[in-house]
Amino acid sequence: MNIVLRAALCGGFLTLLSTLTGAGSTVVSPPQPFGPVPTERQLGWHEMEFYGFLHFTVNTFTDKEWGYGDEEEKVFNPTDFNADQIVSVAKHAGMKGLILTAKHHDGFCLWPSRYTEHSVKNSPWKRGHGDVVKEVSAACRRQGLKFGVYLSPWDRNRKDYGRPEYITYYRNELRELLTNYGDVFTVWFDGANGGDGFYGGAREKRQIDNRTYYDWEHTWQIVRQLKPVAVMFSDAGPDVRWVGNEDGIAGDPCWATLNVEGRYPGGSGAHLNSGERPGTDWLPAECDVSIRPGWFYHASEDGRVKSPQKLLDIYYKSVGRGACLNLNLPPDRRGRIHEDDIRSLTEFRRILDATFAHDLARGAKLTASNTRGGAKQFAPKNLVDHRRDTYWATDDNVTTPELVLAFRKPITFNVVSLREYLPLGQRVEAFALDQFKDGQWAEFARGTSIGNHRLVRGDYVTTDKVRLRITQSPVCPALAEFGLYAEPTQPR
Ligand code: FUL
Repeated sequence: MNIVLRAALCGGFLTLLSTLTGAGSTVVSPPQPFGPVPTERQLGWHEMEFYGFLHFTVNTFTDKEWGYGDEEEKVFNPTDFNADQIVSVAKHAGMKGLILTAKHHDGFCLWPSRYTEHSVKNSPWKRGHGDVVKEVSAACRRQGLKFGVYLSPWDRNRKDYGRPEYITYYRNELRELLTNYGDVFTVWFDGANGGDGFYGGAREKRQIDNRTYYDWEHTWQIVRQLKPVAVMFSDAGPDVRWVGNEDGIAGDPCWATLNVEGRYPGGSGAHLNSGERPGTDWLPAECDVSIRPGWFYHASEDGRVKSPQKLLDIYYKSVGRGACLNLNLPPDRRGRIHEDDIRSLTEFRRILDATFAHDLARGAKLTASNTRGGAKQFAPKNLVDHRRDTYWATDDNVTTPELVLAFRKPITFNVVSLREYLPLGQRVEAFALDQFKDGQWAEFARGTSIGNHRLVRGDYVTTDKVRLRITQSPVCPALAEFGLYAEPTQPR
């Protein structure tokens, strides 16, 4: 084959074009990555977008949110535990995984750990032969959901909490969880380190320095070694950061980058909600929130399950701002997800499915002000193929391009969906959306960060032409998706 290499000088940047004359096609080099980029494991996590938490332990039976650590094992006794029911509710809600509180702050282990007597093995449930971690992880595998664990660093039951011996105990537990229960997609490290507790009968207040006590670097190595694909969550990563609130709401903007130096699990601050730009590390946000006021099940909160509309609002302000949503579903005293929660989730899912069933942008004629090297590989049609591995990119010197979608007949939509091609980093800093109205362009929305996903939800717009303007970007944009959707107007 006769290959001709051509170097084109565009606004001071070099775009290398290699023309395959035999095949008649053109290969254009992709843009250089900008800033920090996600790891493979982070990319896999970004794709999940929506998963759930299961808060379940002695608190479910004592009606508490934080157990003191002196709860007797016998209080843990679900009457009709059914992991498949729990997982199936999550699956039908659209969740891609579930994270179980294998141990909460009270120290009670939902699996029969060989390192403590304070676990299901001394409860009446299944006469001490039960294993919630085993049942939930197996049900997740059966139903195609990923499984993750929450292992509270703070342990109000342990006599040795606060001393170096406890760190050994904590790591032993972690090893057990990561060895005996199959694949794990995430390990969730909580930042709460309260103070007072039972501590083996001491019943006192214990303070630790959360910058040094846990020696996180070494604990993280255990996870990397045993589950290399698992992402680790904490207030400071190393893979996923807390969003800074428990309302499920990401900042606007919500950058996927952060300056991690000097930050540690247990810290907080506004930087968590918005991310930082420029930032030294790719450390995207997870939004955690409970479907009820509390994290654990309380019968008194049966009437206070979040409504489908509230859940949708959370979805658009978490997933729709480039974060992942971790929605907590607390199993009740039976060991099942309560009917009230199911009702709300079902309607929430129905509306989301109806909204995203039909992408109106697919019927459009797409015209871009610039396409990188004029190549098909970077053409705007990549925006509507529903693939995250193809993208529209411009020449290096074109940082504020426009894209016009023209329709044969007017369309009506109220949701715009945008994605960047993440392997090249977070590039776009601002964009605007216009509709063609009364013979001219009129702006109907503008935004800042895009990242993994940006959902712009607003009033219904009816038009036969839509325009996307990238208004600020330090480098040429690389966008993987542009979608237009209409939420159903009539609630059922
Ligand atoms: C917090 C904990 O103190 C809550 O009980 C809950 O587990 C929540 C997800 O994280 O830090």
